[in-house]
Amino acid sequence: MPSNGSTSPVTVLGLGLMGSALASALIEAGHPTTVWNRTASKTGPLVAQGAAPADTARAAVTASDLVIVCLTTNDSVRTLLEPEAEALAGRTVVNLTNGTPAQARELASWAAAHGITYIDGGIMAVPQMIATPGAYILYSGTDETAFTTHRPTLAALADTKWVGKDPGLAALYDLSLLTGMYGMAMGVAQAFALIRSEGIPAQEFAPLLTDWIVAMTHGIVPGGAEALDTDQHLTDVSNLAMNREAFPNFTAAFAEQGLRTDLFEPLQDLLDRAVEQGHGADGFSRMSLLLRKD
Ligand code: FVH
Repeated sequence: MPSNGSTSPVTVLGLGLMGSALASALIEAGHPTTVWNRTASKTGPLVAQGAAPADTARAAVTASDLVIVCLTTNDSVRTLLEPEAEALAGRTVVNLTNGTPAQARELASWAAAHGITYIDGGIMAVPQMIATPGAYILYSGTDETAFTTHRPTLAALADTKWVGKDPGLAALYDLSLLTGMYGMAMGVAQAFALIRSEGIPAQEFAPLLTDWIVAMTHGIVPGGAEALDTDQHLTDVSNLAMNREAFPNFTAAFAEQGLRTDLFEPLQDLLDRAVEQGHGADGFSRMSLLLRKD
């Protein structure tokens, strides 16, 4: 039986930037922490902090009932764990590697077939945020009891958010949140490129941009969610027909200012399609429906 005490042993496989931050937080919280990394030299700072280094993945896996994995891709996770299936049987694997819902479900099926409890996770933090307020990790998996058992240990990493028994859900929430972030980051990149095209420093413009994005986020996110869930897309604020007519100004200005237009061009296509399909009076919430393949 795994111990659920605040100092239960834990193993961390993968000591890149994130894996090292995770292991460090566990050591800091007093957990006997066994670490393993493909490139052994990366264990150094953690061993200095108190971690036990394992020479092999097998030795690392057998040191703890809870095994946290954080590698580059789920392909590498599968490659690493497959030969250790027997040693992992009866233990809990928490996979914090970024991946898709389908990959998580596939790993969960593989684990179940070998008697391994599998919990998938999505880290909503950068390494520097681990074990600080504001960071959280999404978890999902068929065995909620295993999650509850290990929750006190996982809480040393970041706030824990259980999102359901479908193993793919943590990845779904993770990628959905990151989708919003990437859209915003790319918009910011284009905005900085535009303002700097006239020699205006990005730092001078940044406070305006921050306030604008925050205000628009408060307007677009909750309102859009309500419109989508109630299927009521008509708006008296900023409809798609108006946006479609205004949108060529963006690509035209980018071109005039010597910038590339290809990031925003697909958005014009989407607005054109929305209006051509009769949704000109609707707000941005309609776009989520137009992004579906069907
Ligand atoms: N860093 C971040 O800001 C983000 C925050 C949100 C979550 N992501 C995801 O976390 C996973 C790991 O990211 P990372 O930042 O730790 O990445 P690296 O520093 O590049 O370390 C990668 C580790 O993976 C090991 N590795 C790769 N392939 C294999 C393999 N075939 N077998 C065994 N280990 C492998 C690698 O080992 P080595 O190169 O040092 O020998 C590193 O330990 C990732 O999914 C992010 O999307 C991070």
